[in-house]
Amino acid sequence: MIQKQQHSLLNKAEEACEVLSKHIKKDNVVRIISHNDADGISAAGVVCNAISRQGGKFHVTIVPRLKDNVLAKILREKYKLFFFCDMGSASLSKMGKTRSDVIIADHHQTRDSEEPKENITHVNPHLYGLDGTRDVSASGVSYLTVRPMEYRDLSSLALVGAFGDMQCTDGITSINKTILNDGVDSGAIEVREDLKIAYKSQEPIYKALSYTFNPALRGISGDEEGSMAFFERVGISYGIKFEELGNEEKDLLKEELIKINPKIFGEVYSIPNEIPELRNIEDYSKVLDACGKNKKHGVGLSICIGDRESSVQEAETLLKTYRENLMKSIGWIKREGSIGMENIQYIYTDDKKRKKVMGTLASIGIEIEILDPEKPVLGISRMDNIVKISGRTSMEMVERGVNLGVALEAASKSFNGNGGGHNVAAGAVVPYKDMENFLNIVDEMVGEQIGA
Ligand SMILES: [Mn+2]
Repeated sequence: MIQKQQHSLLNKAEEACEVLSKHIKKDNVVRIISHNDADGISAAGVVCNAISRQGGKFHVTIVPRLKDNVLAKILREKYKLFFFCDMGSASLSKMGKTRSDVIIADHHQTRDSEEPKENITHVNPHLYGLDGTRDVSASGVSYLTVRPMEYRDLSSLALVGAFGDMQCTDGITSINKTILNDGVDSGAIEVREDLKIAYKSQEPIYKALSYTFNPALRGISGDEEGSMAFFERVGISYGIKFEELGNEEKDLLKEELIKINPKIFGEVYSIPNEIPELRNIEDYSKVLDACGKNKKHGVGLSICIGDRESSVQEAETLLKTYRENLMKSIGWIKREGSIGMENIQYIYTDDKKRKKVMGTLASIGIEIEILDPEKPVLGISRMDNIVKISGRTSMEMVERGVNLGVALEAASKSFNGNGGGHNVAAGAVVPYKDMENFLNIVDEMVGEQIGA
């Protein structure tokens, strides 16, 4: 069954590739619009790389959301081909205004069931019964649309996006697996069993371990002192980098960490030809994520299309600042906790720095269990007279019926807001004055979803 679904998606992607090739041959500049997170930036990166290798030209804009007025403005531009990555599926009917060709490489839930107009090629796993939260991300869908060009090495960048969207936490399956196989077969990706410690080659081991959230290590993740105490307890040196540990210490560390969370040892994916900062695919996704969160999309995109000098340095600085900010904010959650409602909980801030990590804080909070994993979390940031909401929940809650994408979309509509996303992670923007009513509606809807 999966085979057949994959086949249908690949066919659609091939159709999109034909459209893209046609425009490259005509020397038309491809107008790319993508999302500002790691997945969106790598999606744009995959497409840009393919286009330039084909001798084509592109013009990219990275946006936080595809607002109606932004879309309308873009579609008025005089391009012959618009290529939307990581967005567009929810705006299908509004795309009808342009006579230019449109490719949509998205993995978000689709709204319209009707066939789009002929000039629109819509590539989305949901159309074929595949799951856009686990099976493939936008960078993956974008990779599929250029796959017939046979640049198999771009599969690594496609997986960077999947990691960015947290699709590879419990192993790589379905379409992502197909992409991984392309990478392994072509030598672009290496898979080995190892400790899944973040920034292992860059930071002293105790810091690296405290920055490791995937998997979460209780008492260590988000807690530098807790991490230090762990190393002292097991008697392993910790001021040095992982690589500098002796083999015996490495073995002991593995043994002790597995006791805390067995998921810490498992398949690690790397790009053998990359520089150390980007070699681990998950670390690479964090570099792009830091660029996105700091509105330095150009830096992220430059890295994707090959800059290994100044852009990487700039991104590393951003990442470091981001990590420090995140650690401080975790301390804040530990002190303050969340505000509980019947079926959901929320955290609220108007602090400038904290606003940057609210979404991550919501997911990490559940994972390291400083927030109740049984209640979906809304991270709320106030921006003048609106609030930005990032909703996160666990896969267990999704299995029990929670769909945050549906809840946030419906609830935000009641207040002329905007919202949507995936079942496990979604976002919304509503007027500040309506925040309380909005929260009540989401609380109620989640209650209905789980049959409470
Ligand atoms: Mn995405």
